[in-house]
Amino acid sequence: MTRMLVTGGAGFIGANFVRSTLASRPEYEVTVLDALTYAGDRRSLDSVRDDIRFVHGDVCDEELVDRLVRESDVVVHFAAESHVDNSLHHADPFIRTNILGTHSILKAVRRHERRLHHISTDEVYGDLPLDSPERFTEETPYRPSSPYAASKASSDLLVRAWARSYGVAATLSNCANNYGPYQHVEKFIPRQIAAVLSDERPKLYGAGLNVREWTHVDDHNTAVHLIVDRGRLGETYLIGSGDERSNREVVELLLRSMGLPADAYDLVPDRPGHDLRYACDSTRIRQELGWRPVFPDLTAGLPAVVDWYRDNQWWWDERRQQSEARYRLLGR
Ligand code: NAD
Ligand code: TDX
Repeated sequence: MTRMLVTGGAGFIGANFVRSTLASRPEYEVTVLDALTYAGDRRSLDSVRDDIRFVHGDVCDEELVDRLVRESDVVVHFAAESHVDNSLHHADPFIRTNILGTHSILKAVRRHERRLHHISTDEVYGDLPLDSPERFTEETPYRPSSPYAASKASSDLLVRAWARSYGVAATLSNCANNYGPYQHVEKFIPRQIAAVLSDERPKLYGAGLNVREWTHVDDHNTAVHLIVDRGRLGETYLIGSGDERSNREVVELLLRSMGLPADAYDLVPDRPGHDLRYACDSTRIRQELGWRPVFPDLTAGLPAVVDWYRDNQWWWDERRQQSEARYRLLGR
């Protein structure tokens, strides 16, 4: 029996991770620690409600974290404030949860000598020119643009320092943009799907030319399992499908697949400091751990995700009203 603590397990990637862990690893005993912020949703764990222990609490609560870490063998740390636009508007919760929350986890795993896997993002590396073959590698210097990216960069550096100086048994992964079911409708792909399903038009920032590398959430989580099982301690692994697309291409693909003209979208004011392009060189995880995405191409993964949002309006309707109210304040 392996006792696994999953922080942020009621969020998008964490909930998908918990469900896939329980489906593939009956020998795992899973505890979820989640503060249920606006981004967390217990209903994302409905199908495994009776198979997990759910603790409603904060990663910054050091006493609670200490106890839960002591009762676990391995910690997978997803909990974070995760939306760039929110961080540009109000950075405080990002500093608190992403930096101090990670510090709280690090203190506990150090004290109890537990294995930690820290989940991070390719945004810590800044951005790349639009038309270049360049990709981020595990050695690329950190150059975060947004408060979100800077807070995740800080958390990564803390984990690296704790691994090196205190011998904490930690690994890190920095993944490209995820898409999949149960993603909050504030994020790009679900926002546009939900707009179309609500008879509204998708909204592209700026000219829609910014490029992201779209990776299915299940492929991300398979990679996390490989790293937890066989990753080299102290190491960082980049994860990305290799499928780079401009935001405009993604919206056009979505509109066509939903039976609408490809140009039925609006351009809205750009995000300040908007990173141009992210692209990960994921050679290390492919060669060392044999990771291969099941969805190497967005066109393979997107139709089922569109269907999921079509069939689960009950899950996103109310949250959409809240997030669109926030976007109206930002003029986007
Ligand atoms: P999300 O916003 O959907 O979920 C975050 C979860 O963390 C929520 O359930 C929330 O309630 C919880 N949480 C927030 N503050 C907390 C606190 N103080 N204590 C306990 N729980 C708290 O985010 P996501 O998209 O699932 O991202 C998960 C992780 O993956 C994050 O660390 C993010 O940086 C990273 N990541 C995300 C992507 C992406 O494309 N979404 C890509 C790469 C890396
Ligand atoms: O309505 C929109 N229109 C639009 O053009 C929204 C919400 C976004 N965009 C653009 C901004 C980005 O270029 O789409 C792209 C993707 O936007 P987000 O979904 O906000 O993602 P991004 O800023 O790239 O960050 C994401 O990937 C890395 C996640 O939110 C982070 O948590 C993760 O670390």
